[in-house]
Amino acid sequence: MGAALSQARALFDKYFGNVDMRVVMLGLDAAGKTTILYKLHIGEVLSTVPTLGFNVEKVQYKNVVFTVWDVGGQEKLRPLWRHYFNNTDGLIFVVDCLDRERTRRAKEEFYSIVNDAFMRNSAILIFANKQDLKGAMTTAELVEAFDLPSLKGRRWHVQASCATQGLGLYEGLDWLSSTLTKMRRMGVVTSVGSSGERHGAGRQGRAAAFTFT
Ligand code: G3D
Ligand code: MG
Repeated sequence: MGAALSQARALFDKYFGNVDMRVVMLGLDAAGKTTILYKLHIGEVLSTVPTLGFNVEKVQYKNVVFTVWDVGGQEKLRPLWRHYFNNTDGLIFVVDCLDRERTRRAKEEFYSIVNDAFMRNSAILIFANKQDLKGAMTTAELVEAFDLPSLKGRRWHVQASCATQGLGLYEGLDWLSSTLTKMRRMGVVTSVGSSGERHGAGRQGRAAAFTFT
């Protein structure tokens, strides 16, 4: 592992790993999710094709469980996703920034996910992926295309990434883990239980931080 990577890994270890967290990584097919999961080298990727009818990948790193699947195009499967949304602290949404034809589609999926009752307190990390490709949307373009400033009362961060080269990944996770840690310290309960009720009194509306790089 290179010096920069092991430094990033140390940061990641500092925040993640000591507390139980559930992170869900979503995006349209071919956005780069599986590549990200493998590039992080955080554990063995378990791929399951359950009776649910969609492929779910899972990695457990210390106390953090990452669950990954493709969204889009399968309306009838959508209700099944909620099984995985349950108790999610962090959402990672991956966008193929070269795939401008499907930006609107990605945006629609993004909003249906972040507006889900189970996701309403989750911190949101967006990877603006495939930045190595000429013509890829910049992070600023993505913020505008997704109309992110309209996302009131939520914590979100857009991180430029190139999953194939492993660029930007730890930086993004560093934001996510430090944000979740801060939110917990402030008494914001990031995960929503299976009843759909928030546990405890959240204050995320007052503490919203909007960032993009
Ligand atoms: P998914 O799991 O979201 O469906 P994958 O996406 O991780 O399978 O990636 C889909 C394709 O995009 C793969 O190419 C992968 O190598 C490529 N890809 C992922 N991230 C990047 C990136 O940052 N830059 C570039 N140039 N390509 C990327 P293949 O050819 O294997 O289908
Ligand atoms: Mg995949």
